[in-house]
Amino acid sequence: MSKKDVPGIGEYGGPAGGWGALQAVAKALRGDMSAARTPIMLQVNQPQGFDCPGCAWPDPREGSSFEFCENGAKAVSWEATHKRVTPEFFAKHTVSELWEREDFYLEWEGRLTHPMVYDAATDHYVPISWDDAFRRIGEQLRALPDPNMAEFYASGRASNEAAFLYQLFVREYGTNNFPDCSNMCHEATSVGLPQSIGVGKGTVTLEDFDHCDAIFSFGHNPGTNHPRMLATLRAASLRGAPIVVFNPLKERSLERFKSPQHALEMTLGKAVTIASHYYQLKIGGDTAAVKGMMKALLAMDAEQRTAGGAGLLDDSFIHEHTLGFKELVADLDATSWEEIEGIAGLPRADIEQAAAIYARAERVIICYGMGITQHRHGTGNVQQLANLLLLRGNIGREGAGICPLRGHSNVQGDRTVGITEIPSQGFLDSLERVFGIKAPREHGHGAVAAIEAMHEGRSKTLICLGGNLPTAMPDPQVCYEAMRKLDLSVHIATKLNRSHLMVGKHTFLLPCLGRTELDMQANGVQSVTVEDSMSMVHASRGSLPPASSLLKSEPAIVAGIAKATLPESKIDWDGFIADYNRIRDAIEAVFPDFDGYNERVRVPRGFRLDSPAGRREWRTPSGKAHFITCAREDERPLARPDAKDVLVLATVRSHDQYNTTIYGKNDRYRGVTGRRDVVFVNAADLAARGLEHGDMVDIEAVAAFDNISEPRIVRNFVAVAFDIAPGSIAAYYPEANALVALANFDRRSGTPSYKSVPVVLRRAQARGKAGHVDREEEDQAA
Ligand SMILES: Nc1nc2c(c(=O)[nH]1)N[C@H]1C(S)=C(S)[C@@H](COP(=O)(O)OP(=O)(O)OC[C@H]3O[C@@H](n4cnc5c(=O)[nH]c(N)nc54)[C@H](O)[C@@H]3O)O[C@H]1N2
Ligand SMILES: Nc1nc2c(c(=O)[nH]1)N[C@H]1C(S)=C(S)[C@@H](COP(=O)(O)OP(=O)(O)OC[C@H]3O[C@@H](n4cnc5c(=O)[nH]c(N)nc54)[C@H](O)[C@@H]3O)O[C@H]1N2
Ligand SMILES: [Mo]
Repeated sequence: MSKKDVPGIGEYGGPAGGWGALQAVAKALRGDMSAARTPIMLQVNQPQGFDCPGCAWPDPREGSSFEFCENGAKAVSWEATHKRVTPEFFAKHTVSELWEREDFYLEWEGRLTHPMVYDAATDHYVPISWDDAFRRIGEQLRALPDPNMAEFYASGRASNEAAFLYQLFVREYGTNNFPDCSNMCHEATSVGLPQSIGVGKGTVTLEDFDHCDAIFSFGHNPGTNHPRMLATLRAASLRGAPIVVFNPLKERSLERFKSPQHALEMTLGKAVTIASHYYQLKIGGDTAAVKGMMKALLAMDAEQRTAGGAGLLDDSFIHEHTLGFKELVADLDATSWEEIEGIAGLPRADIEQAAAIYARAERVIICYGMGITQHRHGTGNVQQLANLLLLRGNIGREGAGICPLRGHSNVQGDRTVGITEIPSQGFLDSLERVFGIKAPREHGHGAVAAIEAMHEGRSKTLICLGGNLPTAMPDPQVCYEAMRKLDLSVHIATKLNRSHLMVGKHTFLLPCLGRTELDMQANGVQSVTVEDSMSMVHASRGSLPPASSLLKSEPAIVAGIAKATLPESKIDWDGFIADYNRIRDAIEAVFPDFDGYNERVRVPRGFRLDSPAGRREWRTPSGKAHFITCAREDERPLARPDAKDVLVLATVRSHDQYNTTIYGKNDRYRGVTGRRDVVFVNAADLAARGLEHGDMVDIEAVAAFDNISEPRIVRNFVAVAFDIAPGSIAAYYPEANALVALANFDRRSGTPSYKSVPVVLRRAQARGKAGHVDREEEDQAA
């Protein structure tokens, strides 16, 4: 098909990585970091350096001195920028004026330098001293009639030390209201895997990838979101291990990769094939596809046994280690191939082929990301992946296991040290024993419940340890209103973002140190620690001079608020801040897994937290791993799958963003330059609607859920014909968040269904400010 010429839309012919990635690194460093700071990149993910604030992919034991990637370079340079958002900046711009800017231009202004408070009379943020800020925040928190009327958000960049102090303060204050970015991310993993295998984390190590015979990848886009993973996939591919991908979109980095760290590949121009098999299933079709694989596996197993073979299932593992096998088989028998093919959008032959690859491989790793978790059946999806692995004993041995790709660089660690709205009683007992406090016992609010409570006026206060909660959540209308109803909101942040502009009665902006910066306290320079996707805990120490002499570390800000709120506190806050070793000792006292924390974290690359499932110890109530079937109505992405003309929309990340932080408007691997107002659609779906590539369209969410009445429309997007499964479309997060309903989430985990939004496409009603292309971006890319 010859495509008509659309500004900013082209095709990307090359592999992932390659010279394009090196150019982008150079651009990131040149554009935003002063030249003097560039050597900071040599400290990224190094034993004596700092942890990259990008993704949570682990560092190899024998790392090179370039243990960062294109997107890590963007994350570091974004934080290490020389630009500053000062009191003068705020004096120049009212909050209403800043509100009109795009997200990109808010963060682009640079690092926050002073504590600020909002002044409603003038609509400006004005400077305030730290002492006054803490005092006023403390007064407000103390004045609440019930601690459960306050919400304490955390985004996953906070270190273990900051997160531990935060939860300690909040529990001493008296609530378990911990909405957290995990609630929008891997909550389906945190809920699903404990029921299946007794632990809510992955079971593999980076070394397991050297020993596996096949890798199955479901719903993640590593070239953009975990670029260092491509080196691991490349090595597996070169060893001849099949890499089997299930993804509705053809993602370039999963097709082929040219490693910037391998001179020959770069100069000879040869890329390495990543996916040996690429199955473009329908959005939300994973449960069906995996059930199909299991069904095919059972059939092959039976055939083999009839022929006198030993079969393909691991009988002794199933017998000794699991429960629920019979129920699983019954569920698979009751599921027809027509049903599976219909929901997955894949022919039976493809699913059988994938099952055969799975059966042939002695050791298998399954990796997955947001394409699995962010659905109304996210927990069910995760559990089907666990079922598939358990059938052949692929958990708890070398070269095999489950690998959820975590998001934020310390999102897993924050959970480990107590950021959760549903704490276990044992953990609360420990907190009480170690600190002599009285910990609240009732469950608190996750992210959806917190927004609802704020919107209904049941919660009056929101403290944010980083992040951009109302912009990251579904349903901006409701979230923005909820923010504006607050009596008190406090943002601990490095950069200005949209949530800071949704002011309540009293709003404070508290600037903190970032990962790259030197953290000097009474007893000297401090390190913090973080946990990656594979449960490795290691130290991180910044070295750049802070962006402003007024910045405080996150632990110090938490301690400042705590002291002002709880004058009778039983905790030695100043002692903790003087020396973070004491925080780590306290973590160790509460969590036995951190035994020897301060010594073990000094070893280069740190230590691995225990993974009971990785040793085949199942911490479920029965002491066994469980095959868990999925309720029939939970197999599909939509509650009303048969509505006419409905397409299923997934909201995804571009190559130039970090969640709500937009670094630029290009999405190189998908051929987009200088714009983000695009929707990727299968050519046949366009034709069926009388639309063409490049047409302006409106996207309207349909009422496939009972409690949705208001129309949700985003207007004037450009339709891009793309290699995506029929019936599935994709647009960028957060631009498309207005289409996602707060009521559309996984009932079991609360994860919003960001990846399965029922919508219809129409030719745009109004031409208007449509189709803005940022020419500068386009020029730079050319
Ligand atoms: N540079 C950069 N790095 C990041 C981030 C970032 O924004 N920028 N974000 C961080 C965070 S918090 C997270 S959680 C991770 C996110 O990393 P990913 O999990 O890779 O996140 P997404 O971009 O949302 O992409 C999900 C992928 O799922 C596919 N998909 C969509 N729907 C389905 C489906 O129904 N089934 C299947 N099988 N696939 C589907 C999409 O096509 C896309 O390729 O990355 C982290 N790292
Ligand atoms: N439609 C749609 N929505 C989604 C998703 C999706 O796929 N689709 N993904 C969801 C996912 S997986 C996640 S994790 C959430 C992310 O939600 P959040 O974690 O809340 O959002 P971020 O965009 O990562 O937060 C960016 C802000 O963090 C602050 N910041 C950066 N570094 C630091 C630091 O070191 N310390 C402090 N204190 N602040 C810092 C800066 O002010 C920056 O503006 O979004 C979710 N929302
Ligand atoms: Mo995430």
